[in-house]
Amino acid sequence: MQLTQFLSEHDQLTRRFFLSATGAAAVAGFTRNATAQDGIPEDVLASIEPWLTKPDDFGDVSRGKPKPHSLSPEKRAQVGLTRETWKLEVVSDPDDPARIGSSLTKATGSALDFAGLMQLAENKAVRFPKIMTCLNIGCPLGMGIWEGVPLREVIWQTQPKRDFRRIYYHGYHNDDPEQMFRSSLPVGRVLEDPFDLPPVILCYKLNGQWLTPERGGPVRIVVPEAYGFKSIKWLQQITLSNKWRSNDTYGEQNNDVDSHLKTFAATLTIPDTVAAGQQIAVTGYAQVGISGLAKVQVSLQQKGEERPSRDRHYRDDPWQDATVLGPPVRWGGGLPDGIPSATRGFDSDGRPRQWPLPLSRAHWAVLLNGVPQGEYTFRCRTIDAKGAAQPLPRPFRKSGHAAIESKTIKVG
Ligand SMILES: Nc1nc2c(c(=O)[nH]1)N[C@H]1C(S)=C(S)[C@@H](COP(=O)(O)O)O[C@H]1N2
Ligand SMILES: [Mo]
Repeated sequence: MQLTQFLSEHDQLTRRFFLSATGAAAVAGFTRNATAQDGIPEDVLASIEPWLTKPDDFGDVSRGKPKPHSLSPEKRAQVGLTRETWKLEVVSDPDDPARIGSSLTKATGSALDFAGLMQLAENKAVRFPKIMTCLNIGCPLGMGIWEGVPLREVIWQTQPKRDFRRIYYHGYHNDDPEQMFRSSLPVGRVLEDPFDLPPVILCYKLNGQWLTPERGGPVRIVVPEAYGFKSIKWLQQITLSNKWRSNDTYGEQNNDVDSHLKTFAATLTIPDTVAAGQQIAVTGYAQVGISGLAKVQVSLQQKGEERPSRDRHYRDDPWQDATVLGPPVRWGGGLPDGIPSATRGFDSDGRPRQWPLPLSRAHWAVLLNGVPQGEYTFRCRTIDAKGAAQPLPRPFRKSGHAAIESKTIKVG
């Protein structure tokens, strides 16, 4: 089939799908997708968390004594953590300098302030959906639409020339070097966007609202494809260096600091006891990592009846496909005006161009019928768009969570 033909048919399918979404299924937060297994009850669909997270509902793992967002408004103004007082310095590394034409410093009055950032935003602002996940925690902290100016716009203001390999950055840390939380990126990742990724941004809005102190406001870094530790909050200092190694604070605890978001599934609602003969409805989410998402699968096995050849990745489980739900009818997240205009992955009417969207999340549901009395182990896993079943392709804990979740269900 020709590509143009495929695309036009796909577009028609999408339109039809969305037209039907405004009908009966719109009662629930989620529509069913075109290949849906039928019969997932509306109340089960309606119980699923919103696709976007309200900024105040994000999980918070920030460090600091006190945490910078807990400072009084006066103190925050004093240390440059309000939009009125924020300043970003961009300097060359004194130990291993990148050759640049000029630095942005407070001393010379050339540091970037919020008005300067907004001036750049007029022509350069980008918005993209991204799930924020801590490498060390299984469950994502929240899902947002992040808005900012590509970091490279500010780097270019320093007129870099040569000997430039890495960008180090950190935020406000109570002026105590012990509390500094640092991260870094290779220069190439910042100056261009490999594999169609969104740019690394100086982020000032989340879900259409100014970034709150708790989410790292007034300005934080957001790295689309990375775990949370790369997205430094309360950003104040950027150092351009000829060093090539990471100095990430997260590297100090054996974490894989070059790890991209993994694809994995987990449950949201699952009964622990069910009457025999009753339908078992299970819902969950899948993080759509760098390798995409093709499927979510579930398995149910009576305890003690597992197959003898079973390996530790449960490849021999009786896996069956769950339904990956289509786009939600309501996005959640406290968006003041719906999906912000020109958000990556969405068309001009605020409809997603593909589903699931990369580096975000999707929800799933499954109905299990006719399960006899007994005690069962329920598992769920993803198959990524490259065909790798969770926990592969990278089963290493310190590269981010991807273990297969197991739950017990009693049918009696
Ligand atoms: N300055 C600073 N930035 C930080 C942190 C921190 O402690 N200090 N924590 C990081 C970690 S480990 C994660 S997982 C994310 C969490 O982002 P969130 O609080 O917006 O959910 O922020 C990152 N940015
Ligand atoms: Mo984290």
